[in-house]
Amino acid sequence: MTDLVRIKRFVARPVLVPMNLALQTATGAISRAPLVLVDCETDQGGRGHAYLFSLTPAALKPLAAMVNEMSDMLAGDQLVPFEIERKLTQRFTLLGLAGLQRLAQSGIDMAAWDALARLRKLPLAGLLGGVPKPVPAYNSKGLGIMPAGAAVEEAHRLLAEGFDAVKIRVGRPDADEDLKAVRAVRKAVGDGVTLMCDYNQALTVTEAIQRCRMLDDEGLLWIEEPIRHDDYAGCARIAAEIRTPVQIGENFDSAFSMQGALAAHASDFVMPDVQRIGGVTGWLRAASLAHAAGIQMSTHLFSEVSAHLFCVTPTAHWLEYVDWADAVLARRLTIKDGYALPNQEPGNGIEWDEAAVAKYLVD
Ligand code: SMN
Ligand code: MG
Repeated sequence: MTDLVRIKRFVARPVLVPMNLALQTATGAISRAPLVLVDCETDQGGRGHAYLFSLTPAALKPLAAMVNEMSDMLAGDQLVPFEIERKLTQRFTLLGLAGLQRLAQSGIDMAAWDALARLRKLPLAGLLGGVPKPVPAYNSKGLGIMPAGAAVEEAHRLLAEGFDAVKIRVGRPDADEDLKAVRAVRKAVGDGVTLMCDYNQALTVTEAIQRCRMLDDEGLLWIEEPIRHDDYAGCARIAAEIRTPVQIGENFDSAFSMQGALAAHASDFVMPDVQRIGGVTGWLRAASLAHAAGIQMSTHLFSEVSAHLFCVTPTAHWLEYVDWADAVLARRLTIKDGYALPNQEPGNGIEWDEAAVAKYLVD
């Protein structure tokens, strides 16, 4: 009976793991993944797992510390994600429910849902009232800012892993170089492959209108984050001026932010990030908003948990696949013919390879 399950504690462990492919975006390079592994321990022996991605190694230890502080607040409480959320929201309202606080709370939430799923012997999608099923995925691991020739090679390599969709990072200093890279990749992979591109907030509104127009005839499924993520009015201007759909959302720090973006008609699509939107609990709210607004919703990183969430997302669009946690996972998310296959076994599919965790642990 889950209503009798109590939280013993949450344990956070910072690791810095190697990535198979480094990623150069318009706003920085990532070559190792700083992850905080979160375990939920209960009085019934079951454990839940989740990981967070601190984006910079500088935030690794503070993020782990924040999770551990939250653990002290929750020890002895019932394992009920909505009540955990209520308590943490109340405790942190004065600090602000964003940034590291938000990431830590989302990690607690994901690990709590996973513990519940395992205790009830259901895959996470099943616990949420859905069924694990194949979800369309694009390979987002690489294709950073690089010369056109290298981008073509990397695109082939990423597609050969079982995908028919990839995302190209743009925002090179010279707009023509972006166009060259996008055209070279399109020509090399053919029209049957879905291509997205991502500016990682590199442009001003005026630049974005000019530069997105340059890419408007390249058959891109979306243009992601052309400008500062929270300038919803600016995003709306761009979306109105170009034909390619605008995509934003990885920086929404709650369903409320997403509500603001939807109200401003900031984008054609949305792609919340499960560690910022508020974990599984926050995702469910965002999915309802996207459904009500009639907007297709994609995921951001965290492919394992997100694949389950997609099974209960009415307007599910594209799952972003990255393998950045693979170095510490006992098994990887299965990809087949352009789809990610969420696990059928209890939980969210995350199990640690403890030997690898010991190797990459940051003290
Ligand atoms: C991205 C976000 C965070 C880290 C690396 C790359 C990128 C994406 O914006 O959407 O994949
Ligand atoms: Mg992005």
